[in-house]
Amino acid sequence: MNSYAKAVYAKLTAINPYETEFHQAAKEFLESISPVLDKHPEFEASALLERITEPERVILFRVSWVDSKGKVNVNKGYRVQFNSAIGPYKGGLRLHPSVNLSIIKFLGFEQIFKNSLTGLPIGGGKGGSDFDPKGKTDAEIMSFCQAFMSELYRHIGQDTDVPAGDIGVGGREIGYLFGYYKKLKNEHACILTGRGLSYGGSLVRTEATGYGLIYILEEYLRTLGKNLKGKKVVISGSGNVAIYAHEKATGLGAKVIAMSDSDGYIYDENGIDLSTVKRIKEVERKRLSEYIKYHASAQYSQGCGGIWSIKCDYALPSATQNEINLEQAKKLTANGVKAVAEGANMPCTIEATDYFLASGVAVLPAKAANAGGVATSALEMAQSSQRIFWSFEEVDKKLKEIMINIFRNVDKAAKEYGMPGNYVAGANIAGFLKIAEAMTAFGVV
Ligand code: NDP
Ligand code: 2IT
Repeated sequence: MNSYAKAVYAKLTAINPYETEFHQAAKEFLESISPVLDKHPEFEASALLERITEPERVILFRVSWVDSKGKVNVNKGYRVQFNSAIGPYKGGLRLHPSVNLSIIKFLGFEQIFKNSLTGLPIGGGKGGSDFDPKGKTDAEIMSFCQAFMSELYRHIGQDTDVPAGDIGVGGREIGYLFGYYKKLKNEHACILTGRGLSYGGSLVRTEATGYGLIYILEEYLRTLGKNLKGKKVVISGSGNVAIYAHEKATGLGAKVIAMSDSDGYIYDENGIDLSTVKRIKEVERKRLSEYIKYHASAQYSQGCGGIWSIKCDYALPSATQNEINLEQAKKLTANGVKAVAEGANMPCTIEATDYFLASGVAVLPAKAANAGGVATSALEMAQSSQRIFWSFEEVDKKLKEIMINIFRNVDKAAKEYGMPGNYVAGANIAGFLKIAEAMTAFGVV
């Protein structure tokens, strides 16, 4: 690591103790951009890295809501407005009991560079709560979302900060959040993306992250003269990203042989039937273990980590952070995996990523590979501004072009800085350069 980057990392870990996920995201980034820092000593003089690793604003708030038994509950609410150099803060809201400041900061930090890679004018942010949506009634979800928005509305705006979905936040939650914002502010503006089609949403936003993940994998394979036909794919998770990655991969001739949720995984050598998964997860909101009731040839195993012991050509971790550790990376590699495309944010530990790269397994990193979701959010913002909406085909075509461009820029940056094929470094470098240029233009702010 470059000596300036090293000093920044040492300080960052000292002044932000216990934020292990944020440390991990910062470490990977600082390692990657070290060759750029060697070339640009002026970044140290303007304390660019100290500024880029410190959020512009962190909002922490109490969320009090009443459940269906009349009990008062209190959760923590977060919005980290990390960097607005190239556009309004943009990034999802996560509702999961594991949410804490470290997780929201790592997500917000990575979002800066991901959003930069899309080529669209969006800054980086992330938010959420330690609220657990599992087992809650619709009325409880609504009560929580309204309480959450009763504070968040002061801090967001179509030119300030535009949240969206992430783990635990889909169309239902966005509807409750948007409806309450509109009531409080008397304003129908694009202050959230992932909205329903009847009130300002964009076609393809639901599918965008999963489709985009496959578009970038397809583009990578195309450069090798290969494609997905007949290939075996393992996708972790069974939420928004995983479901639409399955849909697109299957459409291109791949066979998705395993999927998971946080309790366990399903495996079927004949392929996982997506309509059953959609019904269980999107409509019934049940556990994936239900799947084997409908498909006799499928097996269910408890524990989600076991999915990485299945032999496959391509692994698409699309559930959560650090879901592939070194042991699992070794297993996948020994079983002949050819590429890992990250649907989730930071799904591989640093040791796992390093092992893949050292073993010649391509890694399409989250900042590039799952950028299709936020890119389509930016297309939703563009359509809202002009008050005209595009067809499914138009949005899908733009999404595909964006993913192809991301791959080309990441590939080019990796080559330019002497690390051909290292898309992790390429994504960090290409994403960073644009932010650095904008921040430098502003002077010290
Ligand atoms: P969903 O809530 O729709 O689905 C999440 C899936 O991951 C579920 O199957 C869930 O299982 C599983 N999961 C969640 N937490 C854990 C955990 N701690 N351990 C094991 N499994 C877990 O979320 P998304 O599909 O939207 O998000 C998945 C990933 O993709 C996240 O990393 C998110 O940050 C990232 N992402 C999402 C984008 C989007 O547009 N939605 C865009 C870019 C990235 P269970 O049901 O049991 O909780
Ligand atoms: O991690 C992500 O990029 C998202 N959850 C989507 C963010 C967005 O604003 O669409």
